[in-house]
Amino acid sequence: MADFSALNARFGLSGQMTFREGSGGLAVVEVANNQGSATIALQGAQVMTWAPRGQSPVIWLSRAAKFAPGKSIRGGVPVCWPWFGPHATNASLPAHGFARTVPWEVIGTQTMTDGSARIDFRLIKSDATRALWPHSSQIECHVTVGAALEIELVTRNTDRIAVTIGAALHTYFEVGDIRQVTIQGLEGCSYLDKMDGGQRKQQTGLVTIGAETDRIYLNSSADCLIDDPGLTRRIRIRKRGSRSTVVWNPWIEKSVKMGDFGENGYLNMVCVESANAADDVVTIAPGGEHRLWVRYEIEPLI
Ligand code: TA6
Repeated sequence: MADFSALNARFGLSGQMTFREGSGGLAVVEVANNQGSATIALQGAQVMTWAPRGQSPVIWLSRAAKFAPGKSIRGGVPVCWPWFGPHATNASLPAHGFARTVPWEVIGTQTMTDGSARIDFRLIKSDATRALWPHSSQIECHVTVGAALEIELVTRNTDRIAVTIGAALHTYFEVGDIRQVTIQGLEGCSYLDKMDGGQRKQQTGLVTIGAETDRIYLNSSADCLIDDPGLTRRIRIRKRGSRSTVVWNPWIEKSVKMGDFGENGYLNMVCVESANAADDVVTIAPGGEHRLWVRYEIEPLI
């Protein structure tokens, strides 16, 4: 159990950043300032909610999400690391790596000059994580909450040999009705269609979703724009250090099978994940580092 009084004494920012016990006994930090608000679980350094001031939530969290130590939380921004999807050689290992289900520690907090608030986390290594990842790497997650949401994953290779990492910020965005949503920014990109045996295809025009959709777009570095007539807004996704973009919606059957999407939850979410997966995994030289950065903002729907 976290020592909340010690956390608040050392890292709390009065009036805008408070640590407390959340659902399932998970330690969370509440961020609220005059620009926006967010809730972040220390497990997985996982942003669970974010809303700019005066806006409805931009990050989707399932009403049926389960909260328990070691269990992935359905929604928010799960950190997939040090691999994306199933492990390349050992199917018994957890999908999307282990970063999202292990404890992270807070290593710093600060109020930024623009009034947003930043909190830095570092994954706590253990015998369990070393058993899954016997490399000497370190990962930090820096989250800045304001009228925009910024997240940066910093992987440092402190080993004497190169290391190859797959990663993603597996972000669930809230939308009014997925059937009306279009996604710009992936036109012309090739993608692996996981609904069609991983076939390599090419995107023509805007991405729309009318069935279970699970695609890894490769060599995709442009901003993505989620146009959402249901909530009459556009979500702009900027990224650096990510060459893959994953688009996922489980649709009806899969979301029911998963059991933590809630009644028709699939209608109000779309995952647009800034990642390095498949052909785009990243090799980091000894002593080197890799940064995967995103910035999310709301814009008017033009
Ligand atoms: O990013 C899409 C995906 O890889 C889907 O295939 C689906 O498995 C989704 O991630 C959710 O995975 P999770 O392990 O969080 O249930």
